[in-house]
Amino acid sequence: MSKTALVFGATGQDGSYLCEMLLKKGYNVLAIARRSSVDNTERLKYCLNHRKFTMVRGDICDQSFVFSTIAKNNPAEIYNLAAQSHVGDSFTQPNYTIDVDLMGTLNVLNGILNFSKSSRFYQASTSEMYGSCFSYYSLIDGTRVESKTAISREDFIKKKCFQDELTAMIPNSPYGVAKLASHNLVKIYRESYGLYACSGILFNHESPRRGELFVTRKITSWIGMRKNSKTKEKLQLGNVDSLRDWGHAKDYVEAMHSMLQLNAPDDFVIATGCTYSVEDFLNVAFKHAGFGSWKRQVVLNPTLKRPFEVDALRGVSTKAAKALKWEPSYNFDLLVKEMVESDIDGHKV
Ligand code: NDP
Ligand code: GDR
Repeated sequence: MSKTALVFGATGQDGSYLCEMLLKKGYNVLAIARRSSVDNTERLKYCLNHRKFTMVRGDICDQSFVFSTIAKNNPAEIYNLAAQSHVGDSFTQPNYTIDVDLMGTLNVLNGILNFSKSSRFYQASTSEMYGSCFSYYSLIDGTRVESKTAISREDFIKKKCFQDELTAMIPNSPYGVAKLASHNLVKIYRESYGLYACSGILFNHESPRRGELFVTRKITSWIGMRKNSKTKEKLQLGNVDSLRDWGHAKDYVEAMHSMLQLNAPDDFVIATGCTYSVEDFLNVAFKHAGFGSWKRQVVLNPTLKRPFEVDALRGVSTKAAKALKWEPSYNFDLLVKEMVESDIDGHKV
């Protein structure tokens, strides 16, 4: 008999790719989508008519809904991708972010504990949990050095600083705080109650399905509009100096599934190991679009800067490469190219 997978956050970028992948693997997929006054199932268009796909309307903050859904379906696997996932918005909506990103997770963990202890659980943790913390290997004696303090961008690049499963985590945003608390709860429920519960510490991952308020898609959707003469406005951005480790969402959902197929649950960093600035993204995206320098088309607007920033991220996935045999299939250039082409083409994916 086919396994059932329950997916919270199915209408999001990752949720849609995950549901497609699980259907291809033969799962019955039960997708949770929030009630909405307008259609929010656009990204699920390849799943909606599949005979093994069922969509249920519900909110992760509604404990009675979460409990009854888990109890009724006794899913083999449960993926928690539901979140207020915009870091910048978590500064203006901290209570709401904590409700969804922390209390929502707690609802699912308690649902599993009370009604479906054999369900395997995946939690969407994030590189935002590190804040300004990083690690590097000393050039003098090769020992591992941990740092919780700021470092210049140049030093981060030069010293090949990185984050992995052992790096300290001190978040710089309400979003990061909620995610770190959830991350710790997953570990506590695993150790205390023997649940098969894993966290994937995923670094930024993008795709043509990325929400338009995240910086990569904000850039490529503007390029698409400009190319198709749908806007004369300049593109407004905040901090273009920050460094991110950007992968493709399709690769990252494979890792989520693999984490639930091991003999024992564990947490894994999923990242490409390469770091680029927002400015690098602009350069490559403008090149693929055949535009000139971005500097004439972009307005740097200080009001779009965050009160507290995560300056630099570079993830090391050695543990995942070994245990999950996971490695990314997209590099930075290919990712940017796919996003630019999709938006120029009218976003048909
Ligand atoms: P999205 O913002 O695209 O998707 C979030 C999903 O959560 C949407 O389906 C959204 O529904 C749903 N959701 C929000 N609030 C609730 C709620 N109260 N009840 C039920 N569902 C809710 O995020 P991504 O797909 O990019 O990310 C997936 C997860 O991974 C998130 O938890 C995110 O924080 C985390 N993450 C993402 C990374 C990335 O780079 N993409 C990196 C690391 C972690 P709706 O469509 O109605 O808004
Ligand atoms: P991030 O992604 O905060 O890393 O969180 P985002 O794309 O929002 O920002 C990346 C960097 O770009 C800078 N930036 C801007 N960002 C946005 N959104 N809009 C702008 O106009 C803009 N201008 C510059 C930001 O300051 C930042 O430095 C993403 C989300 O998917 C999280 O849910 C996830 O946990 C992390 O990635 C890993």
